Amino acid sequence: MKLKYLLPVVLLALVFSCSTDNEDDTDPLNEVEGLMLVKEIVNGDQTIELFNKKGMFETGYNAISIRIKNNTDDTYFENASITWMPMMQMPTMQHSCPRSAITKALGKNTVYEGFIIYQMTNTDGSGWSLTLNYTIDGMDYSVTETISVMQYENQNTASFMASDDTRYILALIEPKNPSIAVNTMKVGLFKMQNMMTFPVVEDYTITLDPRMPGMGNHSSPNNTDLTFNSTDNFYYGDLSLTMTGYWKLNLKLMNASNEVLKGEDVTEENEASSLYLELEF
Ligand SMILES: [Cu+2]
Repeated sequence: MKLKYLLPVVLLALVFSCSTDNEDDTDPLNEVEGLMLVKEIVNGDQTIELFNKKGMFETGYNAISIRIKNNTDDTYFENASITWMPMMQMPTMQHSCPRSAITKALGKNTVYEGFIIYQMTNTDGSGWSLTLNYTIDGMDYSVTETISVMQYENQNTASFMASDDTRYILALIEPKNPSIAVNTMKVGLFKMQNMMTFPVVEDYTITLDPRMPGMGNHSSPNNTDLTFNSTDNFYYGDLSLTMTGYWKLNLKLMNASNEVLKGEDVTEENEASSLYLELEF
């Protein structure tokens, strides 16, 4: 094809792709495409919508997307500021869990996002509530609602007392879709400062020794320990998975002075660390 014929085709394609992009930006329904509604919380003239990939809350790391609907005209607010407080009611006390701040989702007009790490739940999914405090156009609102948190099938989070008399919460975030390869492993590490406050723990090291207990407890080559990344406050390492099946990710938590706070080496005599996460694919 000669250039003079090709040029109009290219221009047409450009115009077409631009107009499609614009539609995506202005249609609020498309902003949660690929996500499933977990919960709708009606609070007078607003409805708060909570979304994630699976349509349910589970123990461990939950990435959550939020929209606030104006019930009077079915539009979505674009200028809200939102905070949250998850709370678990236990028989003798209540406590919260590690969670992020809530920020506007990148490139979205109506969607806000953050994460919550539920470190435990009751077997029937009961026990948790979620309080949302939000401000729209200078007006403050608050609503508290019961939520269900189901037990995830594997141990994707660990809540443990360490040798420094501190309780830590460790949560597996990635790999979400493990493959037979060297996978990027991402975890969150938090300290339980009190029942309500769970700051990020910085500059520790988490050693990694993945094993297949069902196959002679064999390991895999080319794993690396997890180190702190100060740009997003998570820990990253390389997780090598040489076959599909059940893997026990044996870990040791080391503080900034390289003292072991929790966990043991896997040896002939000791088949697993007391600190571990699980993965099956
Ligand atoms: Cu609890």
